[in-house]
Parts: sequence; C-alpha cells; structure tokens
Amino acid sequence: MPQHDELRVLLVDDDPAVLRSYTRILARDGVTVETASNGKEAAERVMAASFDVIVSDIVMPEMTGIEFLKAIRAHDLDVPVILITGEPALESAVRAVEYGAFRYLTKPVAAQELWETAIRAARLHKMATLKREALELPGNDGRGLGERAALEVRFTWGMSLMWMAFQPIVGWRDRRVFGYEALLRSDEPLMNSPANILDAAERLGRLHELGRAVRAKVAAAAEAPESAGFRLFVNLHSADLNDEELYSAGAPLSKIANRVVLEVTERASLYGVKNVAACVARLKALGFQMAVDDLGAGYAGLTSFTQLEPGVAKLDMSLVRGVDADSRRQSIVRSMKKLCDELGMMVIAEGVETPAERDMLAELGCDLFQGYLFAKPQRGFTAPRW
Ligand code: G
Ligand code: MN
Repeated sequence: MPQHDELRVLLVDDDPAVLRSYTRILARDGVTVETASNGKEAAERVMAASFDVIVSDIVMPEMTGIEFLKAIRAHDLDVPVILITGEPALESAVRAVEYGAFRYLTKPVAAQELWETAIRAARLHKMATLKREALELPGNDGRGLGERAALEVRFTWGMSLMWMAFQPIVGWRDRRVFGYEALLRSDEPLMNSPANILDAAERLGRLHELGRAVRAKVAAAAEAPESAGFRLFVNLHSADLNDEELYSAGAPLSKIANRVVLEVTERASLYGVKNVAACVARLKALGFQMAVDDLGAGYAGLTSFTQLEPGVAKLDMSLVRGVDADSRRQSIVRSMKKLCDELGMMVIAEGVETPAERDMLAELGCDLFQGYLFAKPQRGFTAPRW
C-alpha cells in the first residue's frame, strides 16, 4: 500500500454514524482525519489549521455545506472540497460549482469512490501547493500569489458593492430615536459578511482603505435629511487609529464630528496602536465622542475605560441575551450601569431581541437600546417599532 503521508482530511457531517464510517474508510495509509459535526465548527477548524481536502455533507443544521463552502472560499480559494448529499438538487449543485467544489457525490457513497476521490483531490492540491511554493519568492507572507491576486479581485469587488446599513439606537422611556449605528454590508456574494471583508482587508494590508471608504460613506449618508439631528455611531478597527486620515480636519467624517460617536471594540487588542491616549485626545479635539463597543465580551477587561475615556459604553449582546431569566447577567448589568453612571458614561444595551429583555434592562436602569426588537440594520434611516 502506498503511504499518503501527511495528508490531512477534514470530515464534516451532523450524523455521528456517518462520521465514524467515513473515518474508517479514510483514516489509513498515513492519512489523518479530523471531524466536525457542523459547518460552524468546521469553519473554525479551517481558520485554525490547513487541510489537504475537506469532505462535507450538504444538509446540516446551523450552516449548510454550501454556506460552509462559501465561508471557506472567503478564506482559502484553493482547498478542494468534496460535497456529499442524500438529496441531490440542481440548486445546490449549481452553488457547489459556483463556489468551486471539487466534486459533488450522492449518498450512499461507495467506500472505494470516497477514498479515491478524496486522495486524488488531496494529492492534486498538495502538488499545486508545492509547485506554487517552488515558484514563489520568499517573504510574501507565505500565501500563494495566485490566491492573493484572487483575494485582491474579490476584495475590490467587495468594496465596490459595499454599502452602509443603519440600525436605530432608541431611548425607551421617551420612545425617541437617539441615533443610528452604521454597519458595513456588501453585495459581493463571497464578501457579504463584514467579518469577511475585514478579514480580507487585514490579509491584504488594505484596512486603511476600507476604513476611509466606510467613513466617507457614513459622511455621505449623513447628508440625508432623514438623518438630521441624530447621532451616528461608526465602528473603528484598531488599525484605523494608526491612519492619519482619521485625524485630518478636512476628512469627510471630521466635518460632522460633533454628530459622530466612534466605537472601538473591546474584543480586539489596542496593542498595535502607538499611543492610544494621544489618538483619543486628537479625535476628541476634532469633536468626536468615543464609545467602548462589545463591553463584557472583552478580553481587555476594563482597561479600555482608562485608555479611551469613552463617553458611551455599549453592553455586548452576550450580556443582554436572556438577561430577564438570569440573575448573574442581571448583577453584571446592574454593576456595569452603576460604574458607568459614576464615570459619567452613557450605557447602550445592544442586541435586544425580546420585550422581556427590554423590560428587565429598563428595570436595571438602562434606557438606551439597540436590537432586532426595534429594527434590524437596513438601508436608510428606518424608524423603530415600539
Ligand atoms: O460588534 P458590533 O456591536 O458593532 O456588531 C453589531 C452586530 O450585531 C451587527 O452585525 C448587527 O447586525 C448585529 N445585531 C444588531 N442587533 C442585533 C440583535 O438584536 N440580535 C443579534 N443577534 N444581532 C444583532
Ligand atoms: Mn458596534
């Protein structure tokens, strides 16, 4: 038997019996197999490690095989993906081809066919990778040139089809709109989640370009008469803090700075930013207000409070979800609110989805809310449902 050393296979299926049976077929002759029981978990695996071939079911809860394939393609344009389905349908076959599936197999798959298809795909991929590496000059961050070029193209399309959605932030007691958060969207099918666009921009070193485009679009939208009088909340990536354009008085967003709250997430580190305090001072001098985003999801603890001296704190939706039935979340929200009051900060609770969450938050002293309960992010400045 030939050894297929170091071929790594990722198997994705929600049925444990299928995973066991496919593992038995594939895990031999030097092939290692990892398994995931849903598309979401599999996507995380793909981000963390590289595989020579991926074999995935199509019909799965949470994330279908097609959505999974699409998520992979945003990250890795080359890895061969073999999709397997019990219910072949033209629609899914068309999608599979569109997102570059290697093969589309129907259940039941014969052991020999599965083995041969997977090994052939993995070998071809490995060969192509080795060839590309041999052609490549060292030092271009280890990614294939072809892959990078393809990502550039996708990113450029993604940017050209980009638009800003707006979601209202409401004052509950007085039933008034307090402001709108601007959220990035793109109609490019492979770049349609903000995370995909940001990830591509980061890998291509084009975060500044993306940030500038976002800020220009928000400034343009702010000219709409429907937005008059409302504060606009704009998310910053930590890399934006290193972009001189952000501090230019002539930049489009600077011209409306006194209406703008800049959100800096607590999820990511501000480690790469040279002098956060000085950056914040410059932004405040231009008239911007600062907000800590995703508070409570954090990793930075409360250091962002001292680093940013924000006027607004946005409670992460993980604290909001089910807060009505969870005394631990209630305690955290109550003390966060108290702390923010003492520091003279406004508190916005994000991701409010149910009346029960809203009422509990109000009882805990919160009044500013954002979430699907009032309105989803959408084009234009939509009025909330009360
Ligand atoms: O990280 P930040 O808080 O900026 O992200 C806000 C994200 O949360 C947006 O992508 C928006 O679409 C989403 N969002 C807004 N309101 C809700 C909600 O009520 N529930 C959920 N699950 N997501 C929401
Ligand atoms: Mn935000």
